[in-house]
Order: sequence, then C-alpha cells, then structure tokens
Amino acid sequence: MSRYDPYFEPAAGNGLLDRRFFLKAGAASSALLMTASVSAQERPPWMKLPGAALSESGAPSTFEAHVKRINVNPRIGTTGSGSSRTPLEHLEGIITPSRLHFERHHSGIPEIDPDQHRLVIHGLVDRPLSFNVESLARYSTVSRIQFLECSGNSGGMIAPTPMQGSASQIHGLISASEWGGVPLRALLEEAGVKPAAKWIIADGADAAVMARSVPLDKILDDAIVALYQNGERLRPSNGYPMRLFLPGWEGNMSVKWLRSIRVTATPAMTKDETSKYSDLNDDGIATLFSFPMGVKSVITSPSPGLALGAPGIYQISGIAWSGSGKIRRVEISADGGKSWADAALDRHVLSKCLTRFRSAWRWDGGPAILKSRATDEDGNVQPTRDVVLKNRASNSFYHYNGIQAWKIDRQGEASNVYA
Ligand SMILES: Nc1nc2c(c(=O)[nH]1)N[C@H]1C(S)=C(S)[C@@H](COP(=O)(O)O)O[C@H]1N2
Ligand SMILES: [Mo]
Repeated sequence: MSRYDPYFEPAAGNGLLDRRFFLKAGAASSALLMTASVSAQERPPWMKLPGAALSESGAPSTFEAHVKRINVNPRIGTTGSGSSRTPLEHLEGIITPSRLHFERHHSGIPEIDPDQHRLVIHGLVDRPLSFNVESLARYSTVSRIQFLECSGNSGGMIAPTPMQGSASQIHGLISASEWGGVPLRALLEEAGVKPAAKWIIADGADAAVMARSVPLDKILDDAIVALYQNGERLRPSNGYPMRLFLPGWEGNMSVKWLRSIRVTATPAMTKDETSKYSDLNDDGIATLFSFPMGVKSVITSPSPGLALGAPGIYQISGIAWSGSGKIRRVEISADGGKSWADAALDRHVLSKCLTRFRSAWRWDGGPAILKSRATDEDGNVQPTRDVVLKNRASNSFYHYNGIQAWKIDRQGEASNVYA
C-alpha cells in the first residue's frame, strides 16, 4: 500500500489493526491475503459424470470428517456417562450444528418413546397437569437463539500448569442453537401456582434422574420446555422428546428428558446442587446456586492446532457470551494484555447467545500472546484467571470464565499459557 489508509494503521501493540480492516480495506486486503493466481483449469473428474443421487437426510462432506465432537470416551466403568465437546475451532458464526452440540450425560442417553413419555406438573398448584408431546405442541411455541454452557466448561484451567489441547478440548462445553418450545409460564398459569410457591424441582427421565431446583422467578421469566433444536425435534442426546431450557444459566439446570416439574416453597438440595455444581472456597464453605454463566470469550482462530502460515495479515476470530444478556464489547490484545483494541462484533448480537467477533492482525513472525476480553451489557468484564481463582479451593473447577491467553510461537503454532 503506497497511499495512506487509516485501516492499515495499528490499533494496538504487536500488529493489531483497526477492526474495520476487513470491511473497509476490501479489495486491498483480499489482495494481501490471496496471492495464488487463477488460470484456466482442465475439468476435474466430478465435472465429467453426473453426481450422486438425492437423499432423505443430509450429511457433511466426507472431506469434513475431521469436524466432529471430541473426547467422546465415556467415563471408565460406564456406558454413556461423561461429555463430548463441540469442535469450536472448526466452526464459524454463532449456531452450532445439532450434530456437533456438546453432550453431557450423567447416565447415558435414554431411548424414549414419545408416545409413552409424560411431563407432569404438580406440587403447590391448584390443578396438577400431565402433558405428552402432542398436547404440548398445541401451545404457542416460542423460539430462542441462545447458548447452553456446562458450568464445568474450561474447568481444566484451574490446573497449576496450563493443560495443552485445542480450544474445544479446553472450552468445548458450549454450544448455541435455536431452541423452540413452550414457555413454562403458560403451563404454570394453567396449573395455577399457589402463593407459597417459590421454587420448582425439575427432574429427568434418565437413569440418573437428574434433578435441579430452579427459582420460580426464572421459570416465569424465560424458561421453556424445548421440543425443537435448530428447526427439528431435539436430538436424543440433547433431551428428546423434551427438555427444560433456562437461557443463560448453567447447563446442568436445563434438565433433559424432562418428566416432572414439582412446584415447592424451598429448594430440594439435590446432589447436583450441593456436592456438585457448587464452588468450594478456600475457607471450606461452598457457594451454592451460582446460576447465570459469567461473561466469557475465547479466540477460536488462531488457536492450538490451527497453525499460522507465513507472516502477514490474519483474521482473529472467536466467540463471546454472557448469561446476563448481550455482549457489548470484545477487546483483543496481541501483546499479552499490555494494549487492547476493540474487535468488530458480527451483526447478530443476541441476548444470552454466542456473539462472533473479529479483528485484523499483522503477524510479524515473532512470538505473540493473543487474548480476548468480553464485556456484557450489564458492564460485567471478563476477569483474569487470578481473579476467578481467588479464594477458591484448589479443586474447585465450576464456573471458570477467565481470560484465555494463546501464545503464538515463531512457527505460528498456538499453545495455552497463563499470562
Ligand atoms: N436428565 C438429565 N438432564 C441433564 C443432564 C443429565 O445427565 N441428565 N446433564 C446436564 C448437564 S451437566 C448439562 S451441561 C446439560 C448438557 O446438555 P446437552 O447434552 O444437550 O449439551 O444437560 C443437563 N441436563
Ligand atoms: Mo454440565
């Protein structure tokens, strides 16, 4: 570039460029990125014969077979207990394809016949009610494009030395979908909630009988009984034929294979809200009922396993989210946090959803430490690792939302560092 162009000016240290670089520099930036010349080609084999037949259900290209859920091995001694993770670094945008939505099961995936499944609403109500899939589907359905995150996500980051793995191995218990279902408020209004009611206890029809207590206020605010995920019926692994979906709150509470809602005056203190999904502090006292997921972000490209090529201009891209509402701002640093520049947020900034962010970065081939820091609309700023772990017991790993640092070495390889 010989003429002056403000978008080539640095926006922060170690090569970060203005966030509008890719939008405004247009032809100039693409010329920088694409150096191969295009010449007339011979027809490839797939142009010489008609292609494959139609099919009833689509599947990804066989060339994309590497884009799959990872860590799918169940816990030793069990068949289906454990978790599988979304391959974050291979995805774009904000919606997770249903087949790649992370999974977390406490006792495998039940095979539920929808004709035999019932959801019962009982306890402190005037009229106990029982629904099957068909009767629920007659209610007016709402759609929510929102994330679901396991509160154990990123728990490996409490280890005293940084675990090495891909973005998905470390942070892949987060996904986002369009969830379609019936507001629980409508069902509770029909059942008639008694004045003493303050909580509901939700439980699932799996062998683990996962049960969680949820404050009634949240249920009346935005909880749904989800029947649909990305336009189709829920996948068995995500709760078929129905699940509770609690926008922005820790994934464990979104009880899958939902079979019972009991309205109560007090929480049940189930194992999953006392011994599990609570945060032990170093004074020996545990914090219970941490419901909304904290403001968080992670750079998915570059990230471990996605090496950079030659020095030059790269797009930094990642996801940010907050259980409290919308993402307002994401800042990026290429010098380990000494200086920061605002990233561009993609058009779809939805409440309690993933937000895609991007920055332009001129990598000079030297070492760099990339970080992202998200701020939500309530003004919550993503904390550093030290702040998250302050006063926590050394084995407490839920609700980790610290700033992630990726170190880029001279070969362009990224690794997890505490910096
Ligand atoms: N019935 C039931 N509901 C459940 C679970 C379970 O094992 N059984 N796992 C919970 C946990 S810990 C999480 S993080 C989410 C995961 O939802 P997903 O598998 O659809 O990603 O479901 C929650 N609901
Ligand atoms: Mo979870």
